Amino acid sequence: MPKSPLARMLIYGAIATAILLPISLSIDWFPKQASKSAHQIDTLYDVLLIVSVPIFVLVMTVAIYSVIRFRARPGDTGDGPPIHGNARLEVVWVVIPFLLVSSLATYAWITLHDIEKKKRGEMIVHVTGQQFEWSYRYTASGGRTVQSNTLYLPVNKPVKFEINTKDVIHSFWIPQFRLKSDAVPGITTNWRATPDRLGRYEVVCTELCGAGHSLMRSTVYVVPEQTFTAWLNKQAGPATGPGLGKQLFAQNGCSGCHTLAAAGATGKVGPDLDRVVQDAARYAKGQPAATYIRQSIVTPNAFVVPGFPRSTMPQTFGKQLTAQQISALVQFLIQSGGGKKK
Ligand SMILES: [Cu+2]
Repeated sequence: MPKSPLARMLIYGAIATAILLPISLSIDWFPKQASKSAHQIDTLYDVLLIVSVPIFVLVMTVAIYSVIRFRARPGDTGDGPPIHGNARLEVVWVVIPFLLVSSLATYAWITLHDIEKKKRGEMIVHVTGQQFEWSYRYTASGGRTVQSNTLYLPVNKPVKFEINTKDVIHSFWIPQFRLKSDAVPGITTNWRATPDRLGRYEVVCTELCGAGHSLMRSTVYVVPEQTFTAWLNKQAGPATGPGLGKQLFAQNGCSGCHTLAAAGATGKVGPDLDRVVQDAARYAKGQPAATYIRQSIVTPNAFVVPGFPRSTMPQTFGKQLTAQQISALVQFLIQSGGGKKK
């Protein structure tokens, strides 16, 4: 052991660092890593720890040694001779910290830049915060919009969250992804991540936003891509054709007035649609059934089946529904409105 107490303290400090640093690096301080950026961020954290702990030990050793060694003793007067003019020492203690801090800052900047840059084929999820829940909006194939209170994400697919709020400031955080951003009224913020681990994680609001703040938590499911696509398409409903027609039939209240077995409808105000194809053959001589049905939806008063009142069918469907939706409805009615004989 060297005689100098400073040298001894440095040796003890080095030994303590050599033992404790690996231990602290091997402990899992953080939640599971579930995105690519989580790995990058944790590595950055480890590098900062490895660089700063020895420096911390060195500085604290010299400080503690100086406090003890140069403490005031009985009979001491004044501060001792001043130290001035050691240019070499001053250059060393400015240049070394400057190089250390700027290289760590550069590394951190590169990591952040890499996490934030636009990824190829990224999917956009709109996130909306409101007191006290999160909701998510996706665009499915064909431009259909899907709204959900649970976040589903396909594994290994880059995603960009575009974040808004309906009321106060919230903060959208997924601890396992290591990323968050405030949701600020009037602007759209964002962050990007690529989930890389299947599982169920927590979405947390991490900005005090009112009385229910602590309950503003929901779940994110990271699932295989096929599962995600199936979920999204199910939420979106059928894109075209009779499937969409059936959905529109239910959504537009058609069942209130018409009977149609395929839609479980038993209304008696308007004509029985289980025989709409026969009606078309009877009343619209020579025209295809589709033309008759389309006209009955878009301009119902152009022809009213005898025995039913005029102007009872809303005259506005031609404006409310898109051409694609009307075609889907017509297809559905042709497919299901001719099968049952009465
Ligand atoms: Cu909140």
